[in-house]
Amino acid sequence: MRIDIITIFPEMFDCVFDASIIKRAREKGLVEIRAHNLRDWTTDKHKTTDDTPYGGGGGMIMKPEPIFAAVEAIKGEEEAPVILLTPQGRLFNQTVAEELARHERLIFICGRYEGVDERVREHLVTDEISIGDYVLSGGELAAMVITDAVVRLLPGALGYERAAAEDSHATGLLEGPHYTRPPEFRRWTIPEVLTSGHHARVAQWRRQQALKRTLERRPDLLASAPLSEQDKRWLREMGYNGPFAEDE
Ligand code: 6GU
Repeated sequence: MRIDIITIFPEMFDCVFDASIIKRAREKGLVEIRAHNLRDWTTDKHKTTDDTPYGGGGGMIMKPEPIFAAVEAIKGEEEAPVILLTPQGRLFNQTVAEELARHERLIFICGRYEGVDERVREHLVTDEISIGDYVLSGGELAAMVITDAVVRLLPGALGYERAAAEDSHATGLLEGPHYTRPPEFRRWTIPEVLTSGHHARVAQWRRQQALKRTLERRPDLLASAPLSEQDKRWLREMGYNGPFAEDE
């Protein structure tokens, strides 16, 4: 996969993409990530990327010409979604991450200032994404969040291949508790089932814990999570009576 990011702050990406899972995925050749400086596609002496809004009012608007030039140069003749990062976009979640991970290329435009010229939205961008209902100073942090969530889904990116499938949200549920050594810490012990060596009982306990945690913290997720009839029986025993998703 190749990810191109268009930004006026390319240096913001250096340490994030040079650590942990993303670094390893890049080293393994699973993903090539490039942060491009939008100013490289300006044509004036001052490398201007923004201007005042027509009609007056405060704030600055990102100019269309450098953004069009950057996307056209970076994209070439290839097919690639051009994604504008903006608080007005569709909400990012694990399903969107999985959708993006299926593309061979992604191009992100990091919005700054009060916004971008509407012609960028209308004639260049194919998708707009927000990472949550709060306002960031620009799309850069959102590009990092989305890149991280997508790259860890690429086959081979995680050491333990089943990990991504078992993550919180990947199952539509939150994960239950995890424990490691020591078995007793300050007189706090671990659930006995985990040392029983009984794999089916461990799997059942984990599933029940995931359901319990989701019910306690994010009951809204239960309405769309894929659940078995057994899951629904356990949830009813815990006091949850629906709604449940239609399928499964
Ligand atoms: Cl993608 N951009 C900005 N500026 N703020 C945000 C956002 C994006 N997502 C949530 N807030």
